Amino acid sequence: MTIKPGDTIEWLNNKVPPHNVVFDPNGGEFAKALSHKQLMMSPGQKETTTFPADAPAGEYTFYCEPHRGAGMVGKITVEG
Ligand SMILES: [Cu+2]
Repeated sequence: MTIKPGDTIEWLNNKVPPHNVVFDPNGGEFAKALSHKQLMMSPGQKETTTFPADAPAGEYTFYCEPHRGAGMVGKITVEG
């Protein structure tokens, strides 16, 4: 998925919860601020992540902790 700085992503808890959203911890405090580490337990539950207006362009990888090994991973590309 490609976004621009300042955009907001909505995470929808789909089937077979729980899920969460963790951005690659190598991104430090910035990645931590984008993440929703608390598990979403209910189907239909939503969370949002807003990339700050000054977010550096680049690729941001994320995963769901319970299902990382099952391939529940993704990548957000922030345009410059
Ligand atoms: Cu998951």
